[in-house]
Amino acid sequence: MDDLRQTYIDLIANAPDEATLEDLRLRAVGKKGEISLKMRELGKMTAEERQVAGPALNALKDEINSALAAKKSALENAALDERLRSEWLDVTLPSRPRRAGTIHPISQVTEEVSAIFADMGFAVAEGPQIESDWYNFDALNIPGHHPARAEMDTFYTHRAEGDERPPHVLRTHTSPVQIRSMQDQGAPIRIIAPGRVYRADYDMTHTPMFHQIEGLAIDKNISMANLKWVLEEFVKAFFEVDDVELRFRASHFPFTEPSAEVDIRCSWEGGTLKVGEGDDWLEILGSGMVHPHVLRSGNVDPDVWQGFAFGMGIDRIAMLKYGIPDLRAFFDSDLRWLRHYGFAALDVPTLRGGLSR
Ligand code: 2NL
Repeated sequence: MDDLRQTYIDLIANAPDEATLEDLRLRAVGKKGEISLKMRELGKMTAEERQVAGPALNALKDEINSALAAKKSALENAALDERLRSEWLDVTLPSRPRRAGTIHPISQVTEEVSAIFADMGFAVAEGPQIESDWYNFDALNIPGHHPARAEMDTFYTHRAEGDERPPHVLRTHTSPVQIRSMQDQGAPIRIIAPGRVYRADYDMTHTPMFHQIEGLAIDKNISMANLKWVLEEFVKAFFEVDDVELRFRASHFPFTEPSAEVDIRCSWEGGTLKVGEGDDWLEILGSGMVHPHVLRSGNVDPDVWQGFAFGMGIDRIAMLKYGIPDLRAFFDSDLRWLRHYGFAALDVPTLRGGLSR
């Protein structure tokens, strides 16, 4: 029995892996293992022999079982140590420059605009891109015969044969988000709604999907003066200049009254845009005081509340700020273009850290 003990204790101590250890377990204490066979021989012994050999075999079995368990956990620890040694990854290393992705200029500009308006107390609101015609048109005081509603400009979804309900639309502006926000939050409210919008239009200066950002501020005493200040602050921060001059031109939108289009003074000397100087004017957004019908659509009482709204094209102001000549390149997914016009992933725009660095 001493030989048996010594053989297995040595074999277990030298087992190189868990498979070998399992082999040894079967050979020693398995059903047909050596110790089990010896235990079967107990029946052939005299009672006195059995009284000595029985407990001794049991003790040997226990001893081998604990040696197996101890070696098993030592092998597991060693395997874990080896994995920890070989599978480490230094997450502080910079990414490989050739493979690093970039932030798309539209995402960058959306973040920049959001940071500027967040600083003035506007929250970012989002909503569905597929809308009912009520949220996209009726709620915004756009009548059934309005040209914006004409088949050619709007993408309509299909209804099943015989389903008489009006089809849904791909939203043609982000205004429905603001209607939903008024309904959900009530007044006062200060939000911006950036996102994708869709119009059936494709040429040099139009893509069927593009990006818009709209703003809405409703309170008891909001006026055009507040609108003018907010937009001035926005333009200065966005174009990163100390001074700008804005020009409000009377205009018309169904959802605002009065309405104004806003131009900024600029120069195009040498083919590059300079904001705040020169003799040219650049139209950058539309705005106005929210029409009472539209407030009512949002369940906001126009006898108590009033406010301003504005909307601008993100793609367009991105092209202006970053000198991107061709709108359609935004949506080509050309990696060389993205490397040229894209932004480093970790340069998150903030007012304090610099919008575009
Ligand atoms: C433009 C003009 C504009 C709005 C959008 C708006 C939204 C609500 C109520 C009232 Cl919920 N108005 N949005 C107002 C004026 C102009 O966009 O030229 N966009 C590119």
